Amino acid sequence: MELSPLQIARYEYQPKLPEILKNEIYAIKAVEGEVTASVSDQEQIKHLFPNTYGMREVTFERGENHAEDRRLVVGVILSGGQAPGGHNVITGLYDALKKTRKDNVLLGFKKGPSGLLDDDFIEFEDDYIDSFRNTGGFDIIGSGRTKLESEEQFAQAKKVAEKHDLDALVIIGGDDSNTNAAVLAEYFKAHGSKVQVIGCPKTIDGDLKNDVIEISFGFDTATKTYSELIGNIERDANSAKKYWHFVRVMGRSASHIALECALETQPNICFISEEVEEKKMSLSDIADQVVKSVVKRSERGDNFGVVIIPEGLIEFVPEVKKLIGELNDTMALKEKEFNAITDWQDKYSFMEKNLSKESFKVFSILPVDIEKQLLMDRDPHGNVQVSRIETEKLLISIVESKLDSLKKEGKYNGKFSALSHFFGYEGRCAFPSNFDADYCYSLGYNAFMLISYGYTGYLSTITNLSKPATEWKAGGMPITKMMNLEQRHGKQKPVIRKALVELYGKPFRYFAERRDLWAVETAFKYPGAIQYYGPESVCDITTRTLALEQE
Ligand code: FBP
Repeated sequence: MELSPLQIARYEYQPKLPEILKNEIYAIKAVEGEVTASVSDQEQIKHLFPNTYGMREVTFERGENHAEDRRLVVGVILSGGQAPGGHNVITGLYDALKKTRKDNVLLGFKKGPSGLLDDDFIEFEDDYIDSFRNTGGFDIIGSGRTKLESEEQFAQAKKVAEKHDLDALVIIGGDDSNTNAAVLAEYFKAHGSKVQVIGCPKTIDGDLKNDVIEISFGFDTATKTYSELIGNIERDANSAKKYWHFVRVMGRSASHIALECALETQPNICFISEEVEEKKMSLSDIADQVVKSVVKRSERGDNFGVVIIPEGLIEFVPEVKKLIGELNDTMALKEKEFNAITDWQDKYSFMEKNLSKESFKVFSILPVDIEKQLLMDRDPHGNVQVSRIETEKLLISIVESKLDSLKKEGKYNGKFSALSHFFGYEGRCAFPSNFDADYCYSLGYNAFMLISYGYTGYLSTITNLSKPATEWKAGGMPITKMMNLEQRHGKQKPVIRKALVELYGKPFRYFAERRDLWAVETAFKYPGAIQYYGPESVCDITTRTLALEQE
């Protein structure tokens, strides 16, 4: 394979570790803190996780290491959507294992959790590991979205783990994948297996967080990549002065990515799904907000602009949310019947029969393309695949028709020419920023610490992240702390609660205080490309979201 000059240079980059993890491993001790409780539904979660509920938080400090000196065989899985930095979690884990004992072994199960069930694996060695250091992507072993939920799957996982004499399994994933990790940890413990399960918080969406998980990895690089592209579009718009650009960005239900990109680029409009839900905004209300800005800007002679749309927006419009809930339940409960229908008209009639009158009305007024996108396969966790719903196009068409009406009434006289974009996959495999390279390497290295101390059902945590890496702290948090019960596939299931944008939080407030000005004036900001070499003030800069949260 031919390598790019940047790839060659990045192999040499030495990720920064928190000061505590730079110590020899024999000089790091685990200190236990408070007993934890789940974020809600405590009694039910305790009942479902009798062996792994209520464990204590852990921090690593300088001191004598009392962990048993044993040879370790560890397995690792990359799970769910790609996020920049995943390779470094594995290199950090590998380096810690090999630094402690040369005969420690790291196995990588391929293509996500299914690799564990199929016993499809590789054993990592120096040369192979070195060729993935500080690079983007998950191609080191691949990823997948298989959900571990049936008794047979758990038994199979145990069988494969026992075959390899695994001491621990590290699952690198988002909320759904770490729910898998918690369930597996409980299963292994309940069945007398020695296998420990440790999770690492991954997802570009930034929705896997709480007081201890300050940010999931990948968010930093992905948002910097999208912000660069949006900034470039803004500059193009401001140069040509003839297009309105509607940019949908990934992020699933949460609007953290959209908000971060807005803070970085100061577009004319950015919607935050959580606010749309709170204010019970209809699709028409959302379009009105754009129309208002288009009209005002056109009065200034500015027939151009930029709108950022979080990909999950449509799910938060109350009437569409209800519709999606009913669609999910119908498609889960009548799965066979629905899957057997191939003709679009028959699918449409099936929905007419099964949805409530109210929801079917909402469904029926959507453009056919959006109706079809709403009926596409759910992901293995029962979620609508919002990345495939072209909300930006839907919004453009509603705005166009509203502007036409205003024109007829003589209330608007400008030009409206709209272009749509979707930025998602472009950012998920970028070369990790220095922040993600350092953070991920530390998460992997720290996962080893948790394993060596015998913990299971924990997430690897690195905190104090808005400070330089030397001041970062390392520890662990029981995964059950993040869990609650939610409706999935028509049933109540224990899952990690998604962290959505907090409307009283500093990042949103900062945006809300400035957006009226941005809607009318051209206040665009051009962040430019991620820098890997140069002054720390440019290369190691954290996200605006994290900086504001930790101000
Ligand atoms: P994870 O939650 O697994 O990290 O994935 C995030 C994400 O990139 C979302 O932003 C997006 O909606 C989804 O994955 C797309 O999924 P897929 O890769 O299956 O198309």
